Amino acid sequence: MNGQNYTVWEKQQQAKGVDVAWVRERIKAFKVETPSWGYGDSGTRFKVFKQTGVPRNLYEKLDDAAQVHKFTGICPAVAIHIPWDKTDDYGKIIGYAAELGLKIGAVNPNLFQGEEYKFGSLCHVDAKVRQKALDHVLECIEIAKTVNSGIISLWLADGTNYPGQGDFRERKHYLEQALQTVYASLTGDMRLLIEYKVFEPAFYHTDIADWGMSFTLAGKLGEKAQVLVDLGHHSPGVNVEHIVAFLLDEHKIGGFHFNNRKYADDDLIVGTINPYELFLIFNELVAGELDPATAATAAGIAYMIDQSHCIEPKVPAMIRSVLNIQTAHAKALLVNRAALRQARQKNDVLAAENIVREAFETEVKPLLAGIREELGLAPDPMTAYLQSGYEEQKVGRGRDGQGWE
Ligand code: LRH
Ligand code: MN
Ligand code: MN
Repeated sequence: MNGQNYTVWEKQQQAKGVDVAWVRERIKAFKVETPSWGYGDSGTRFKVFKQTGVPRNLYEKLDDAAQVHKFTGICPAVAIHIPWDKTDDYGKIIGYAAELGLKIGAVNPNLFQGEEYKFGSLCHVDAKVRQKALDHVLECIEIAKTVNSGIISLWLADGTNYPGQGDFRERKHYLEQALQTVYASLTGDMRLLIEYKVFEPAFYHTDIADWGMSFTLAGKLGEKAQVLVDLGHHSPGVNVEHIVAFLLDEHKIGGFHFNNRKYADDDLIVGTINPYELFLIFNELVAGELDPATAATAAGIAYMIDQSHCIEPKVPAMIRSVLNIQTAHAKALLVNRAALRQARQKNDVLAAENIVREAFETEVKPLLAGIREELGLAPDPMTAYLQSGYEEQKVGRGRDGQGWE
């Protein structure tokens, strides 16, 4: 679409009642955080396919993340996972990140890889293991303070594989006790985001299995504790956009881990399997932003990617993810909210569905390309990145990657 065609598109949108200037402003304001672990080697239970040139340390992960930010313009923060990203000088890390135009985002404690966590961490039957897990989370809070991060994203692999193996309520009490200590250590406007997951690695029960459990735990702690929605962590068929709207209305949604699922926690590139679901989630978020009752909560949501790219090149995979998110967001901004409200009032089911779907079907590539050009970016970030030579240069690092091993 050339400039003239874009003008026609803009007129069409305006005729539909869309405030294009506002849409452009919202697109420019949107940011999404990328995960340090998305740049390193990862795999399945069966095999880690190692890639040449994967980052060997957090500095190199930041180098890769900076490329994603350079070409997309909307990824200035990088989440870290401890101990994967443990370093002896966090001051140096924030300095290095700043030189690249980045900052450190959410700090993720790792309570699933230590030998001692075989039977759980904060829910373990042994007080010594629980204490060790708690100390690790507290250490992560201190790291977050050092790197000026306001978010602790807490995911527990805790659960059991067989009926009878654990006492559900006792484990819940252990968890609640630990979380009280964690919560009391948060300072200023730090937040604790509690992630849930229906199953895996535990196959019979998971201690925080769904949003209701995260919500209950966060509710008991206070307003600095909120729920983190990872798109891959639900049972098939669950209406995630409804969960998002419900949590938003309760001021209890604090963040997202974007990825896509087909079967379970597949960690595929967000928007590749079910782009309509991603759009419908953004549709609820935009509605929440526009409602004064929920606007502040919506504004505080931390948008984060949580994916592992096992077979695909990692930086392009991350760029694709960011572009898919930006596209879904842009489309959600095009929903004619006034017309939708009217259709709902009249119980005009088909009109309401049509308004929402039409926004999803609208081509937003020229809109996004124009905005990028305005911001001094290449209109097509993926092509620009692939032509930049960074992928080839990266290979020069050799084969000594870090990751899930
Ligand atoms: C668990 C999870 C959690 C972890 C990450 C590596 O499945 O989504 O957020 O921290 O993957
Ligand atoms: Mn996650
Ligand atoms: Mn996951």
